[in-house]
Amino acid sequence: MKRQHGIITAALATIFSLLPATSPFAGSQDEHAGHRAQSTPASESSLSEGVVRKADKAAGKVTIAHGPLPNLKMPAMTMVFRVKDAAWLDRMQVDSTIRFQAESINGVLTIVHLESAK
Ligand SMILES: [Cu+2]
Repeated sequence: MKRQHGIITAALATIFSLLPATSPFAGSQDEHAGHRAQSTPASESSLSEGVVRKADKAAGKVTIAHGPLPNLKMPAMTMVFRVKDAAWLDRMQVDSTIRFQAESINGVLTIVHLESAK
């Protein structure tokens, strides 16, 4: 059992060392406390809502009726986005509501973060 405990402890240490600074566990590392205020993790408020109108898997594109996109200074409209990961298109059923973040990558508006609305 001692040996097993040692392995688990080592595994936990590895996991904790891999945790991002935004993790609540990072608070126990006092030497990093001063940096926390500077990190701005993508919070839920940075996501925009939209309704999937059409998903084109072959083209890796999706048509979304989206709400305002503050980071792109874009009002609500219906438009086509590229998706960073084509596998996301499987999660984009027509008429479903999604929460996403879009960025302009080389001038192409691309969905870089996706979650289901519920
Ligand atoms: Cu738009």
